[in-house]
Amino acid sequence: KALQITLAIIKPDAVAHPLISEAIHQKILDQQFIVVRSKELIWRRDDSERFYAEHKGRFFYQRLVEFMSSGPMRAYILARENAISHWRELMGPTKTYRARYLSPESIRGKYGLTDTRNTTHGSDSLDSAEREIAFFFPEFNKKCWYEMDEPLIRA
Ligand code: YYY
Ligand code: MG
Repeated sequence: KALQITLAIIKPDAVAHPLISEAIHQKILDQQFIVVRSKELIWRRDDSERFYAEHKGRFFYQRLVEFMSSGPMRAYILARENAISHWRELMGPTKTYRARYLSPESIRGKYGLTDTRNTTHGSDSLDSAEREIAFFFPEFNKKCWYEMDEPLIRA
C-alpha cells in the first residue's frame, strides 16, 4: 500500500471549541491516518494572505484571511493510502448548506458554522499538498521520513 501525505488544518473556529477539535482529532485516528507531524500555531495576517493567495480577489478573500489569523489553529501532516482525497471526503463540501444537506455526517456537515468558519482545510492535489506541507513544516523531508520513520511504524 502506497502512503500518501496531505496537509490538514483544524481551523480557529473548531480549535475554539475543545469538544469539536477533539472529535475531529479522534476522526483522524479512527480513519487510520498516521499523524506524521502536528503543531498548534497562530497565523499573522500575512501568513494567511500568502497561504490563500490563489483566492486573492474573490469576494470572500478578506473575511477568509481575517478569520484564519484570528486565533490558534492546528496543522497536521497526515499519511494514509489516498490521504488527500480521503481527508477531503471526510471534511465534506466547503459550503455549510451543501455540507449539511449533501453530507450531514461529514466534519463540515456536523460542525461547520458558515462558509468561512468551516472547521477544516485539506490539500486538494499532490502539488498543493507538497506546497502546503512546506508552508507549515519547512524542515520536513518526505524522503527522509519515509525511509527512516515509516518502516518503524509498519514494524
Ligand atoms: O478547498 P476548500 O477549503 O474546500 O474550499 P476553497 O474553495 O479552496 O476555499 C478556501 C476557503 O475559502 C474555504 O475553506 C473557506 C473560504 N470560503 C469562503 O469563506 N466563502 C466561500 N464562498 C468559499 C470559500
Ligand atoms: Mg481549497
